[in-house]
Amino acid sequence: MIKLFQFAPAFGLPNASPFCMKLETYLRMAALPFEIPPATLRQLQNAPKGKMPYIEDQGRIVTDSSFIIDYLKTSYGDPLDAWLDADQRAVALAFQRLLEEDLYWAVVYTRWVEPQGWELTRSGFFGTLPVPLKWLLPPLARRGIIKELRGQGMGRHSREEILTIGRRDIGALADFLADKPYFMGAQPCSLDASAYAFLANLLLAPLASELKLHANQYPQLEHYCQRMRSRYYA
Ligand SMILES: N[C@@H](CCC(=O)N[C@@H](CS)C(=O)NCC(=O)O)C(=O)O
Repeated sequence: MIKLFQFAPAFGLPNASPFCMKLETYLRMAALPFEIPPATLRQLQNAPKGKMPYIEDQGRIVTDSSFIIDYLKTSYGDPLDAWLDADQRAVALAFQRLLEEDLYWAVVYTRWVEPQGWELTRSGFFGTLPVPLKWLLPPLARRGIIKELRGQGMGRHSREEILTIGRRDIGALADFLADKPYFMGAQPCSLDASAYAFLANLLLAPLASELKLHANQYPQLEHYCQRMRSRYYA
């Protein structure tokens, strides 16, 4: 059985880490049997790349949600993406990158840097830790994330510039989804694992960020999240 190591659920979502939720969604979409061991701090310390999620399958550890999905496709077949032609695959990859390499960092900024987001992140991610960890870890983790934001580049922009970037990404996602049931058309594909995880983390987390307010202007995004939730998390 595939073991999925990820953070504990938070914010009323299957996972407040969009990468963890992406992988869990993929496993559900591909109907692969998996189990989730109770989350511990040690799992993150043991993560080979220092990031969640990772899996253990047949004695092998595989890390990074996209490399894990490649591994699962090679080991168990590809029930979701075989119907895509080269053109569709290129578009799906571009949208995946928009979600994971760009919008992600704008959302991280709203969660970890903006005061209202940080209040929620601190209690949602660290609130159940024992004392003194729940006092010591949050400022350390926040400092680390602010450093990552600067290293990646997003953190060098002003707040308004970051929100402009995030709003553009959200607008492009909404325009491309339009009235289709899934991102690439009538049928779901692995891009939907990413899209649902990132959009649910934006729309359904209890943080009224400027980016969420912007996403709320596109009803198709919320309908899409409802469609994915009832199909894969009923
Ligand atoms: N490219 C990785 C990104 C994973 C990632 O960034 N995970 C974050 C949570 S969203 C993490 O584990 N952060 C913990 C840390 O940096 O200490 C993937 O696709 O799995």
